[in-house]
Amino acid sequence: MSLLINKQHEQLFVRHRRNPILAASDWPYPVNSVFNAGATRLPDGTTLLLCRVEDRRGHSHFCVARSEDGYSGWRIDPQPTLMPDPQNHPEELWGIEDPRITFVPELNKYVITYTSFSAGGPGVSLALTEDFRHFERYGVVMPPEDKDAALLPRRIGGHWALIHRPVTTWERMGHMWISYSPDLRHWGSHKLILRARRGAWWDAYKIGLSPPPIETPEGWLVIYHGVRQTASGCLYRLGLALFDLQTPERCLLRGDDWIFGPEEPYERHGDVPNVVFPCGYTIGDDGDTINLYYGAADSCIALATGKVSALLDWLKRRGRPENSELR
Ligand code: BMA
Repeated sequence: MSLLINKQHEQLFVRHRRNPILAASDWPYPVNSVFNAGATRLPDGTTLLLCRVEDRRGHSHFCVARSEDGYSGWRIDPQPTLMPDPQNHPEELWGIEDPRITFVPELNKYVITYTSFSAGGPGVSLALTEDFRHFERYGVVMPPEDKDAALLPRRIGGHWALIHRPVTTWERMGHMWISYSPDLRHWGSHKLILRARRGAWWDAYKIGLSPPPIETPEGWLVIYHGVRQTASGCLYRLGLALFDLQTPERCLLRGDDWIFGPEEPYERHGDVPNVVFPCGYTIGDDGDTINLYYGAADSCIALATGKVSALLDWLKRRGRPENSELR
């Protein structure tokens, strides 16, 4: 299939030669699949992935994998790191999915936002940790149907800010929203920040934040996924947008083209074909190299590397101010 790809588009992300870097066959206990991992770099430089692991019931939990170089020599927790807790959190009855990690200097803690799944539908839950061993759950922060949430690492005008993706029964569309909170528990001042387009667009009808926003001097750089519905299922691809640093609900630029999509066999084939779904990234010592960790075909974890400066440069050349009237 990759032989048919036109390589003349700018390649903003290059796939790692050892892809996929993690799969079910690497796991120390029985699992079905390993995908959609949150990512962070620990103070000692270790890359930590909080992997979504699906068991043979179809329910997901999280398991930590650590690596010195971010692509090999993974040390995987011998047991699940964070299991759903339906006794105390009924919203987790069918599992916990798609974690995003934000290190928050003010708290000196990592804030994890994830999808909690139960009969009520998928909602957004939040938990805090210092060490990825003990977790303090705050429960549901955005009720169903809502997903694809990440916290900004610092307060904006005194309030915490969460980007998330509710789905409306009105038109069955999924747009990106931002909400604010004084305490990470009570959320309000909700604002729509990026709309799914319509019709033939690659990001028509449903979009969502992929990894947490990347703070740059020019704004919050957002990698988001667009879901194209086709006769043979959904196609998950990635695009770029830039938001104002002080007023993150203000979209400054949005690209028209997708920048990364399923091409390789491990992205094209799996439990859910044609999916690339990043939930985390790390930034290299040069402050510019970005390692993007993505779930491929809901079956394994892959890595693609790029430069934040090149993503910004592309957006400045190819993006335009968001004008939802024209879509
Ligand atoms: C989305 C999420 C992801 C998943 C993707 C493709 O809705 O639930 O966890 O990777 O669908 O199945």
